[in-house]
Amino acid sequence: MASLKELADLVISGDIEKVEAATQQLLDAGEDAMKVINEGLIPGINEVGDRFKEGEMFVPEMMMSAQAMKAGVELAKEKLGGAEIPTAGRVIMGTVAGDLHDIGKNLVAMMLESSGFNVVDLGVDVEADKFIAAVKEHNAQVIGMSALLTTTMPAMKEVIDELEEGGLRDSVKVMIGGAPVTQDYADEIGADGYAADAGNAIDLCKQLV
Ligand code: B1M
Repeated sequence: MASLKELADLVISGDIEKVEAATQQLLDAGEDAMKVINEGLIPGINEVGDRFKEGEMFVPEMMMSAQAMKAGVELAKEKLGGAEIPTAGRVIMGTVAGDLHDIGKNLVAMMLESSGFNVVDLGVDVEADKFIAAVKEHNAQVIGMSALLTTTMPAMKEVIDELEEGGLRDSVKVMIGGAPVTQDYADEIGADGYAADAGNAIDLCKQLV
């Protein structure tokens, strides 16, 4: 059976089939699905990020690794889901305009769903007006925005500004996250909360609703 370290290495190599097989083996052997994500898949993609930064990997390889990671997460997600849980609140989730990174956002959405939240996932590259329309349509209590690029972080503030302009700011809480995002940035743009990872996002969302 593959180890968690071997699973991380397979994510780095970008081999989708082998990542699926190793993830399934670990799950079948009774390994906790969150442990498979946190100690196998995520360390792998983080190493990919470091190698990309050092110029040792390039976009096509990073793309393969991301697809392999997603395939593994999908399998772990099947293991996590299933239980009928009462709705804890409705959350609109999305990656902000200009940003195509969705692995972390999907993880947060998946964890929220498995904690009982009703999540409306708008996907990636979501413009401010789409967030606002979804809040109105679904009568949501929380907007969750993800950004992975320093250049797309300002799009979070645009959503908050549009909420204010539309008179909606008091009726919905805003939580933000993503690798370059910080608590200071959340304070600066007037978000209601920031979470560093999916686990903290659940706790934060429970506090906000
Ligand atoms: Co991109 N990329 N990428 N990329 N990519 C980063 C982010 C980068 C840091 C890599 C690097 O230089 N080391 C860098 C950003 C630099 C910066 O702005 N500071 C970068 C760059 C530069 C780019 C491009 C510009 C590259 C290019 O084309 N020249 C390009 C931009 C495209 C675009 O978006 N317009 C690009 C493209 C891509 C791919 C498409 C190839 C692929 C994304 C595939 C996909 O997502 N479907 C990709 C990937 C995979 C990465 C890295 C390697 C991994 C990101 C990831 O999935 N991490 C990344 C380097 C890195 O972060 N190590 C990198 C794993 C994920 C679980 O973590 O998303 O942080 P994360 O989510 C965490 C927390 O942040 C938090 O919880 C999650 C789970 O614990 N969280 C939230 C996230 N959202 C939250 C929301 C919340 C709360 C918590 O509340 C709502």
